[in-house]
Amino acid sequence: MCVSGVLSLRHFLLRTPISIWGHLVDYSVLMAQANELSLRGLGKTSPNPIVGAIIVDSSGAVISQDFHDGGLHAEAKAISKIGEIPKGATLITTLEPCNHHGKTPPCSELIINSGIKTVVFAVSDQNLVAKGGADRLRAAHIEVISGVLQDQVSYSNRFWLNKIKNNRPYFIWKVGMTLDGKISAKDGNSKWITSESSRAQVSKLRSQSDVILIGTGTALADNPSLNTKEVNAKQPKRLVMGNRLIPQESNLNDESAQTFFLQTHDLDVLLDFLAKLEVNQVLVEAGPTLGTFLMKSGVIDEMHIYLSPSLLGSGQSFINDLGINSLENRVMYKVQSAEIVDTDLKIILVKDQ
Ligand code: AOF
Ligand code: ZN
Repeated sequence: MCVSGVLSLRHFLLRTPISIWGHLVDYSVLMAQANELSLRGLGKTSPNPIVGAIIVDSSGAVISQDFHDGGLHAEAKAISKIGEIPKGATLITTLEPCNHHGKTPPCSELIINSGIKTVVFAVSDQNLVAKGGADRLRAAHIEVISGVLQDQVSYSNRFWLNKIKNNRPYFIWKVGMTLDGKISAKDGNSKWITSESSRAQVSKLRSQSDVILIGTGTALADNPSLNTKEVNAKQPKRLVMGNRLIPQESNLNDESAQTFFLQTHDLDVLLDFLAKLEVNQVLVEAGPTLGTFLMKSGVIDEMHIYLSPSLLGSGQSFINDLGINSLENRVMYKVQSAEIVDTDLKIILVKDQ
């Protein structure tokens, strides 16, 4: 079969509504809902993945749904919400149900005992200790459908998936800058280059982050709190890297969130420290010194650029010399999305592997 034939067959299998007891259920729509649900766990589940789970009855009506927030697994929460699972029910979950006794018993076992007839999932569990749930379900004569909206759900879970693959957290560098890449004017003023709506988005991103990383330069220049203003949100941990001392009275020493000071310029020391914190993702809000260092080290997996339609011509650039002399050696990113936010342009860039 030719490549396009394979693609169209895959498209057919993943997109075509499937008949259950004579009713049509489009699993991609339900999976998109489970994916949305899973995103509510962002920033709360490390070292675990984000997971959303929906249970539908034999007519396709949603009878339960929940997401993982660091406690019970999503499937277990969704199952425990309904007393008795009706005959012919289907579980739609973003991640393959686990197969291990960890903090909780295996979800595969729970699903088998619940009487659920069909399990639909998007992404296979890559975690060596937990994988194998699909095989166990099939062995128990449960119908298992995998790969539904796999790309979309993998993107949502890219922090956890990348951590398993690369053995380090996923780094997002967020920068607000002018059209000519400046983050502050010649007089040192950096407040406020981007719009209030852009800053509100960053506040939300902080609430979905595990750790905010800055250098001592930014800590001393801006005295930031790095808090999120989202209501009822968990404050991310704060990590300051570099050798300079930060005054005791600085906002980073307030009680609002845990702060760690890492007196090093060594990437391995940073990665070891992050491994101990067991985080999946790091939001870098650093200036050019630390940002350039991380970029040169090759760990910036994604950038969130808030571009203000303004020019300074002089002032501080967001990045320093990367030691690249030719176009073929430039660091490439791929545009994941571009969106107008109030008066700014927000561009999300992911590493072009
Ligand atoms: C979750 N939430 O909803 C699902 C997970 O440490 P444990 O016992 O909670 O197990 C974590 C592993 O379980 C995790 O890495 C993943 O492989 C699997 N599934 N984990 O935290 C969930 N379904
Ligand atoms: Zn589980």
